[in-house]
Order: sequence, then structure tokens, then C-alpha cells
Amino acid sequence: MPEDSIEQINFEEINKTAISQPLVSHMYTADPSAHVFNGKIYIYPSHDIDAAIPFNDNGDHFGMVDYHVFSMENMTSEVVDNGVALHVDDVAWAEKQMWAPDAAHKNGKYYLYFPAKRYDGIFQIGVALSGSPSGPFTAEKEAIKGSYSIDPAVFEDEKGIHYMYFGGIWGGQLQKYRNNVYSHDHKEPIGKEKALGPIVARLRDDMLEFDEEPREIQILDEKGELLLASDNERRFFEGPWVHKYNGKYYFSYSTGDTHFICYAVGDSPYGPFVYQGRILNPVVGWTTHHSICEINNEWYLFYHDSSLSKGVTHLRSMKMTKIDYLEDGSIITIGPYNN
Ligand code: FUB
Repeated sequence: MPEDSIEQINFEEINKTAISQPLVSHMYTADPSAHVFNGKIYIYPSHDIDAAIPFNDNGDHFGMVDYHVFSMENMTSEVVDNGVALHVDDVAWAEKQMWAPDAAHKNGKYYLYFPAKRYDGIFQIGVALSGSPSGPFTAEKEAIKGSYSIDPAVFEDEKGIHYMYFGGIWGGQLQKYRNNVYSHDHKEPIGKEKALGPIVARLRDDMLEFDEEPREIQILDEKGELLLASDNERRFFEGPWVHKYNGKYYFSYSTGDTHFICYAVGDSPYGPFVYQGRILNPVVGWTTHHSICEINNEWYLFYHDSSLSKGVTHLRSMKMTKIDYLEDGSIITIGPYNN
């Protein structure tokens, strides 16, 4: 959403028609990754602040410095803020911009995965450990070897194998990589060039490193062709997430500059995934970012918007709403303001 359209929005009307309200209002939270651990709901969002950094296409104004973990006994109970779970000052390799995190659980340990900028301005993904899902977490000394870009999302399959999905273009720097190698000269593909895909890598058994070379995921159109760079209403921008429903892998993501959450479906955690449609129409604020979580046999979308801050793009609030599937497995598109 262009910044200059903010004044046109009637926030009272928006709030009246919104399908859900912020989960918390004592602080700004975004990019919520939700999980059920030991029968309880845990949400791992970004913690938005006003870092007084001017807006730009690199997203430098998203100057977050720490994470809080939120928990809920069930879908209707109070949302508990468990305090600071990890601060950038306690991460040796990271300088700034603690962006969208995710978490995983294995063998009684909890792992917080997070992107941050190193001192040379390059994004990498780190991991921090805790004995509790709500933290506090202790970060590993180095970022995950071979990781790059932003927005880690970890999916666990039925065999207990974990896969990390990551990547985001523009400020997320994915366009600077080809075959996992950085070059300042690489640019975002344009026009009829193939769009860049998100990246996936299986995690090692100890959850601290990749167990294989990261590989690029293919998102195909209905004819089996890779989505093109010019197809910006469908191509991957950032915010990957994977869930499994009725035996199929659902890969969902943000289209960035066109502000949709879309999804594509495949038969393997590595894809290819075939584009299916939109899950969420644009929200107030430029970014859109989500997670999908099954809770008591129902499926929920966790997402954010900037309505509480009256449209300030980097001051967002996490929300949740139910997802409905049709019999053929397609997801009914959600209009965040009943639109
Ligand atoms: O929160 C910072 C960035 O904004 C995230 O990493 C992106 O997905 C977008 O939501």
C-alpha cells in the first residue's frame, strides 16, 4: 500500500469491518509464526518499534532489536506476553534488524530461528536454544552456515524431519544470490525472466545446521511453467510457510509489492508447488506476512496489519482468523475487512 494513501483510510470504518482485532495492543507485533507445543499455543512474532530510521525500499525502517514470545492456553484465552526472549545485543554475529522469526521443538529443546543483519550489512539466519517454548533463548555464536536472506519458517514432517524455508527479495537480499552464492552484481530478474524461488534445506538432526545444500523451490503456473518475474500478483516475494493438509504440502507466501498471501500445492516438501490462489487479500500497511497452524482440528491464519498504528507500515499488530477449505482442498480467500 503506497504511503500516500494512508490519509485516505477511515480507520474507524476499517476497525468496524475488520474480521479480527489485534491479539495484543501493549506493543506492536508482526510476522506471527504460530505453533502448538505440548497442547498450548505459542506465537513467535517480530517486535515492531519505531527506530526513527527513514523509510526506504530496503526496509531499513524495520529496525527491530528483540523478540517476545506469546502464549495462549486455547483460542479464546488471554494472550500472555512472556517478556524478552532474545535481544540482538546477546547475539554475537548480529548487528540489527531482528526480522520475522520461527520456532521448532525437538527432543525437549526449543529452537528459535531468526534473521538479522551482520555487521557488514548482509542478512543471515541464526538459531537460539531454550528448554522452554517461551524462552529466554541463548543464541549460537555464529549464524547458521550456508544460510542467507530472511524469513525462516520450519516445517516438521511426520517422521520428525525438519525443513527450513527462507528467502525474501528487495530488502531481504535474495536477489543477490544464485545457487547459494552471493554477488553484489546479481539483480532481481525482470519481465519474462523466471522469478526467483524461495529456498529450502533439511535441518540436521541437532537442528543447528543444514543437512544439505539449500535448494531453490519451483512455483509453477497451471501449465507447469515457472512463474515469471513480471507476474508480481503471483510470484514469491517473502514470508514462506509450509503446512500439510490432506496429504498435500501447501506452500504459502507473500507477493510483497502486490500485497497478497498466496499458496501453491505440491506432493513433496521440496516442491514443485503449483499455484492455486490467494489466502489473504491486502491488509492495511505495506507488508503482509502469515503463518498457518492447526489447533484442535481447525486451521487458523495468523497475520498482521497496521490498523492499530493507523497505517504506519513498520508498526504492525498480529491477528488471527479461521481458515476454511473447500472439499477439493482449496482455501477460501479471506478479506481482512470483510472485503
Ligand atoms: O518484519 C520485517 C519484514 O517485513 C519481514 O521479514 C517480512 O516478511 C515483512 O513482514
